Amino acid sequence: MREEDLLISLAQIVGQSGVLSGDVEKQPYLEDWWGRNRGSALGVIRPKSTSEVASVVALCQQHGVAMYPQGGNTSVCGGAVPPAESTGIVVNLARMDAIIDLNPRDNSITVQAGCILGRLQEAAHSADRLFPLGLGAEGSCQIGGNISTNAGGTAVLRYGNMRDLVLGLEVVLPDGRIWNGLRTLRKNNSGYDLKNVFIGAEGTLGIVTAASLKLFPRPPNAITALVAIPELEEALTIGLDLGGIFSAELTALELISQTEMILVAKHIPGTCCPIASESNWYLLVELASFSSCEILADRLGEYVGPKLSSGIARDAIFAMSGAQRQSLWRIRHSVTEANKKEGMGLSHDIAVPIFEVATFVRRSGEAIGRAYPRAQIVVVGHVGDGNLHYIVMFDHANWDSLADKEGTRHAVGHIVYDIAVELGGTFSAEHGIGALHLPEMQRYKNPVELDLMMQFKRLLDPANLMNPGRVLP
Ligand code: FAD
Ligand code: LAC
Ligand code: ZN
Repeated sequence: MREEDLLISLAQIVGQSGVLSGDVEKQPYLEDWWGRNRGSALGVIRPKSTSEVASVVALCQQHGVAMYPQGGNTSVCGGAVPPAESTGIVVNLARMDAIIDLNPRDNSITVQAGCILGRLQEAAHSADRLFPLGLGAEGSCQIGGNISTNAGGTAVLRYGNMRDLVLGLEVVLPDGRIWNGLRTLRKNNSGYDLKNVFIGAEGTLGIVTAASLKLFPRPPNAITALVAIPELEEALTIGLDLGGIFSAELTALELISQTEMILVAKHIPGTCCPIASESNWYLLVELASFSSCEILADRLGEYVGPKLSSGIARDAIFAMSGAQRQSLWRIRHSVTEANKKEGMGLSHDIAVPIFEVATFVRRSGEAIGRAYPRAQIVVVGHVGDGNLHYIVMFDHANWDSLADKEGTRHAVGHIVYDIAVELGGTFSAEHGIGALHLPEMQRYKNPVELDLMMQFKRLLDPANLMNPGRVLP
């Protein structure tokens, strides 16, 4: 089929307003959040319903056209934009953003895949419920993207990652059939649990069009604390203690290096580290509860007080009001923006067993220091899950002066990932594979696992038209 004819047929399905084919109108959908990956596509198709998605997919399948599902385009591993030179189509879900049903008595919500995460959180809040997934991109990422990347974020240690929050899915399969698995049951052992095949599949096995998700009773009170702790081992011990003392209340345990604090204050207007005393590490702690903030603060104070007087912790602030808490979270959620402004941050989304975090940081720091003495180490992450974003930062001048940028990226990755994997960890904890981590899939993934994944792919998408060139090497 000629390209013009394909665009006409697509417009017959989704309407002319659902087809973007001019260079200028396509551009925002072809470049990723970092500005590091740019692709091309015949068109960006914006369906309004599941049946439109199914017809688009069937048409593309019939004519051998590659499809690139796209949500909010906040992927940090080049997963959401097509490759350069592609003549496929982007299937963008933004116009499918309805909240289909919210049932507080069932603690469930059913939404179309294009619903923005922040909007879903607000809808749950208005019904006095909590949807716990939270991350820096929540104002623009979509539920379909969160499901397809099995997103993590800052509340995993209490509520699990996206996989743990999904009750049912609706998916358009690569052959154009619709699988309606939308249900809100908590128990259903009637055969294979198919939804889990699509969660974290990064759009390679089908297009998620709707989802039923868990809601939770919303703890009305929360406090957020920032604790400055010079030694990483001590910070980890404090984190572990807090997990025990506040087993029912701890909802976030985030680690921020001093280098990261400095970059946020430097690049994000209106932010500064609220603790004056210098410290190599900071723990951001959130406790949420049905008992009062004062009780939470007293209990936290009882634990932190002795740490301060012994000098293990250098300083601490407790934020009780909404505004104070927001300003602490603003620091945390601005890290990626700040790092982007600073230079070329080679970010490694590793996880290791929690007891190996300090060893990982020490060994990686030594190895990178030897190989790249001018690079700066910046660390931020969900330390309660053993997941760190370990960033090797080259400022602009330093990066521009490097002759072999791709080679440097890979060499740095090998150093960091080899150490994580040796310690029993992973090279991708929560961001996924996208196009960026295909070499790591080859290098680190167990061959049997890789083979099974390829078999799934061949079973569901034998013509390799659904997000080709992502996830599988
Ligand atoms: P996109 O980026 O559009 O797509 C991501 C992948 O999912 C692509 O492979 C795409 O093809 C596929 N996809 C999207 N929608 C569908 C669909 N409906 N059906 C099938 N496939 C689909 N991630 C975390 O896990 N934790 C964090 O804390 C976190 N913080 C972030 C902070 C910032 C500032 C930024 C920019 C990103 C962050 N991310 C984080 C990464 C990213 O936001 C998440 O991976 C998010 O889940 C992606 O959602 P999206 O809608 O933007 O998906
Ligand atoms: C974060 C993203 C980068 O945790 O995953 O800020
Ligand atoms: Zn993260």
